[in-house]
Amino acid sequence: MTTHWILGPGAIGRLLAHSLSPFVEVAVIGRRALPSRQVLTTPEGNVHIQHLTSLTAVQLVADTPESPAFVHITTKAMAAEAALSSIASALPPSTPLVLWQNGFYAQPRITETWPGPVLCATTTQGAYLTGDDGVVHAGRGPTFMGDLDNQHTGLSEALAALLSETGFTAAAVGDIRSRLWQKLAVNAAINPLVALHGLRNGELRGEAYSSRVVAVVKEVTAILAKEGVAPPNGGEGDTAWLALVWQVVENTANNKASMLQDVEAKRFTERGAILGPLIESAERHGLGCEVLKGLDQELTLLEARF
Ligand code: KPL
Repeated sequence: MTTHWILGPGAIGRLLAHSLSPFVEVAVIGRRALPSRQVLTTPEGNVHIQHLTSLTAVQLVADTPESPAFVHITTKAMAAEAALSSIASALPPSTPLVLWQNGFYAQPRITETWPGPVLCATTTQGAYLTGDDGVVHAGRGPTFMGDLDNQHTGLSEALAALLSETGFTAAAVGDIRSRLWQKLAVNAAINPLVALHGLRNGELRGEAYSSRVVAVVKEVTAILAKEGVAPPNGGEGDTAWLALVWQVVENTANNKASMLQDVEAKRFTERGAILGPLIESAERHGLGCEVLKGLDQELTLLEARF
């Protein structure tokens, strides 16, 4: 039986572990071990209990286990490289990695430095934790995967096929880079504003915030054009990007965005992985990005109080 290691026992990591576990051997790796009895609540409200192998990175490295077929890194974006370093000595350098992070920070860095295949996944599966032993699969959504240089299509297809068997709607794609930037664009327009002002996503439609969303999207549109990322749904310019953002706001109106959840829990946010690549790209292309820089600055000040 092949083995999949899941590094980072957050909501997506545990959803993956529950889904893969009937099909392949799974080990969930974190800074501390979780109870082996784990509960999954499905979007329909059904409860499934499974026993999952959970190890700390220290235990894993000391045990010198058999090499895994895949390592899924499901940590927050800014923690991915450190998490990989913590188990790298137990991994053959040819091990395929799958990066599940938001933004566009961990993906290019790890692709450049890891000698083996690095796949990137982007998902709109919704999940949240209810404690050390519980995860709720709140909503189903598609998952896309591929590698930044399109060198490992067969591997992406094999993994997408396995994930589809487990109940994910998964597909291998040749444009994962654009898809990651597209999700980043939506996250940049929604997450910082809702996190700073304590809003549900739908509240961005109100008079007080909608013009701020428009201002973010204007800057993001110019940056993505320079990055060669086409506007969504065959549309043009900021009209197309704005339409996508409002559609996501509508679809997730009652959500507390991930960045707001981080702020409420006094955790560092993913601003470095979402705003960071946009600001860096704007500077590289000589574009102004005062609105994005302002949001980044406000989040920096907020995080300094944690
Ligand atoms: O991806 C999200 C997030 O919360 O990070 C959105 C799309 C904004 C939904 O809440």
